[in-house]
Amino acid sequence: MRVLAVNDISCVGKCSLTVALPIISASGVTCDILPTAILSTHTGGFTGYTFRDLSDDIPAILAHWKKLGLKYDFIISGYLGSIEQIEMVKQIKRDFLKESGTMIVDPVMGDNGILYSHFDQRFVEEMKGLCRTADIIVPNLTEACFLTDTDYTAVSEQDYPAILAKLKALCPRPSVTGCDVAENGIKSCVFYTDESGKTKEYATEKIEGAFHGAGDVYVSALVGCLARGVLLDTAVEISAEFTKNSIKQTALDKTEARYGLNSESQMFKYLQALEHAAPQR
Ligand code: PXL
Repeated sequence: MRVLAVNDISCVGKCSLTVALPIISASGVTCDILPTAILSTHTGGFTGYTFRDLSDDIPAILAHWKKLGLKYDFIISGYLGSIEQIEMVKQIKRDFLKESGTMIVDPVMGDNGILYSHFDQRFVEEMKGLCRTADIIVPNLTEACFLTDTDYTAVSEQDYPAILAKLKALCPRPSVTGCDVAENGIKSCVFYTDESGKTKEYATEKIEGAFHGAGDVYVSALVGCLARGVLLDTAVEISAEFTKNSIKQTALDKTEARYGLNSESQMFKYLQALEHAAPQR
């Protein structure tokens, strides 16, 4: 299995490609990368970061790959710095995804009800267009609200199924992370649509606090599991548990949230769960 991860390199802060590459590779599949930009840190919680847009390099990279005849079983897109890059990802899907391949879009745009720096309503509209080309989308609750024109501040847990239904108009298998539900205290839930179109949820312990990069850990593990042939229900469970364990470790270590999740020490447990669930090869 060959995966292409299209995302930025935030040198510090453990998100995007510095999370996707180690997790997807450790899952036991080839992970090629297309960096969209290089930043000294990510943009959430840091000021004064550098940002080099790599859009000008991408056409020549893709032209070389075409000559090599590269095709992918999975393409996963993450942080895109411009509308131009959204268009590039649509073209990458057309040129490099196998006919039987899976397109996964993480519509990275914001968290805690607000858009990250550099994004505006026009970008949101274009991101809806990219989601329409995907088989699976993995927004957090904030991004799900922007994609469905829902007021984040007015959302309660009764609204999650309706948000998921609206997302299904964009893409057949949405998976929304970070949905708080009251269940023996507060639990953190993933609401998702399985292969047959059924709405499901998977709950894990909620760890209080804001943790940067949790979405990146979740989707990278999800891609790793799916690329190893694990069915979606189990892939969601394994990925949500890995993310929760990584958040727990970060809370225990008391590292600053903006430096990302300490998922490294939880990787072995994740891989054990993956090896147990994946078909033999
Ligand atoms: O974790 C998502 C992310 C990815 N890449 C960059 C970001 C963010 C979130 O802040 O700024 C550059």
